Amino acid sequence: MNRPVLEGLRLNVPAYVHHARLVAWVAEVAALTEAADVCWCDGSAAEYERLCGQLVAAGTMMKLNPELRPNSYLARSDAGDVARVEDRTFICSQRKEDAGPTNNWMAPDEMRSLLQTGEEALFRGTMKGRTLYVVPFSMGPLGSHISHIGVELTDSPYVVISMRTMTRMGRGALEVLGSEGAFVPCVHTVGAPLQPGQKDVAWPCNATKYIVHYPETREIWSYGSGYGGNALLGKKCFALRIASTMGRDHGWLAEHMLILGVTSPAGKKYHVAAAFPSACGKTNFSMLVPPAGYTGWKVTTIGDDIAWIKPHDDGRLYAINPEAGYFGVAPGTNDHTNPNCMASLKRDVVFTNVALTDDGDVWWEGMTETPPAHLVDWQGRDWTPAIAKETGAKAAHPNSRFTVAATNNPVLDPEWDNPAGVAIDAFIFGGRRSTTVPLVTEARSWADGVYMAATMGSETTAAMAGGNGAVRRDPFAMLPFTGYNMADYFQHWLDLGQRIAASGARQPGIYCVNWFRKGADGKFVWPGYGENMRVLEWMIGRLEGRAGGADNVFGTSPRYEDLRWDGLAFSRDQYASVIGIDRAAWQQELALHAELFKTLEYHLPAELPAVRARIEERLGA
Ligand code: SAT
Ligand code: MN
Repeated sequence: MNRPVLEGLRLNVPAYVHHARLVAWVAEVAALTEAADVCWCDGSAAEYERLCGQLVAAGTMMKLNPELRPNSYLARSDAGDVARVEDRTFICSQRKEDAGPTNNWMAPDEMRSLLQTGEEALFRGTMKGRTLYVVPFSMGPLGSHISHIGVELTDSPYVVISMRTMTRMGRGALEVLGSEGAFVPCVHTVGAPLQPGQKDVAWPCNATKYIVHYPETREIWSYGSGYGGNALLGKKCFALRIASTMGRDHGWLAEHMLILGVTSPAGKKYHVAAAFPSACGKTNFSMLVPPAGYTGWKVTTIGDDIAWIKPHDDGRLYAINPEAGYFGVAPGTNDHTNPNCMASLKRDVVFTNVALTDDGDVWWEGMTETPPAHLVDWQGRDWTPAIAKETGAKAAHPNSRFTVAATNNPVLDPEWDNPAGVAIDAFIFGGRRSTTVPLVTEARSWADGVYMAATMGSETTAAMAGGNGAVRRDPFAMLPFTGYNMADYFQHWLDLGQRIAASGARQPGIYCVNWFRKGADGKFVWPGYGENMRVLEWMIGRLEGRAGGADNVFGTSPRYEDLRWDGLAFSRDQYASVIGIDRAAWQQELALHAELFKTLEYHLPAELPAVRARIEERLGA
């Protein structure tokens, strides 16, 4: 194989690399970015240790007290680089219509000029003084027919260690790739070149940010951020935006869904995939602990954020979790809300933007009822409960995160790594809504279910820069993640339902949930967390044809007597306040659905306004 050497820069290609196109591309990007060195990542533990040491030396991370939190680190980001930047995220398809009205769009040539080819292109010389890391990774079990390979080129060692936890990263992925295999090229830079002798900062980044996708050529270019979904390009960029486009073209789905297994005392196991927007409890739901009274029930995690779902020859849908770790929201996580997550976080974790305790451990809002008397906050400043009371300062950033391997999860499903995936029995869609949307509703049909998912609304959270609790439509919890026209995406879902029906297989049930209704006192009425098991049990009862329910305007919801209540004091009145349909509120809601459909008019499937008309009719009756 031809091993190019750039003038003054060795590409350091290891002997085990046999993919000429990959090497040529690395050479091209190294030349463009003027990287000082190239390092091919093998994914080994030794490499992880070495890079963690380097990050500690650079001041990006600190090692936590090994007695309290073995093999764990705390990273602090720049205060301006703390969440996904949706307004800087672009889908650069040839035609604007193919990105659709919900995505930022720029013509590919124009964007390439800005990033790569123009005289002042942002990627020119962007890695000066830095090492370019070559990070090969598999989204999904190595070699699974559902999996796909990506290679991220990044100048951030924090991204490298995070990718090792979040994906199957390293030599194994290169072996799957062989000498000819297809991969999604992902280029990432923090956008902070170093001049000779210039001292680095702890968290290099750039005020200018671009998170760019070319769906037709399946490429990702990310500039200026080192945080989460902006920088770990296997996650939202590849596994959702690019993969949703691959799925559209090849008849499968890439979804913002957790996947869980639920086993009944009779030993019957079901698999459920559930879509919620970022920071609405997907991780908690995927690790749910059934409450007292649910002896013999077991919930196990396959994934907590993303599902790739492909139809098989038997007509059923099979899902894998393309990731290998969890990048979850820390605040609010505790021994009550998610004991399995707390157990997962005992060791081997990288925390980002949480608070540091005086004994070298971590803390975040909601971890314990009483905060420690003194902390160092996520920006490295002194924090006390008194300061917080006076200034409202949070010790941990509301979008602070943990990065941990799935294998740390005590309730990891034994099938989580099965290359064949698991057969999906039900889909759940849920937003964060303090009013209007009932606790749970079963869709009458696939089309009604697609309607529910398409019209989902949610109050925005800190996972998105600028998120402030306003309700926005978030179809399928995919608003920031669908890599093509949203109306075409609805059509793709409708087509898939038809395809399952035509095969003679049973379509998965579709349910719409809302754990977040508030009472007059502004507090959540439904206790949520483990108690969501009651709702899950009802769904399984429906799938088995046992559980009762009552029709409402947009589906079937359980009556009070259709849910199991042992071990929970929850009155009929309380239940009425989370399950009830307020006509006036629903009239308003339907008006918002109509507004959404208006913005998605181009290619909107006719079935959806038809479902809306039927709901309106029932509401009027
Ligand atoms: O920052 S991420 O996109 O990885 C997390 C999220 O928003 O769900
Ligand atoms: Mn997510």
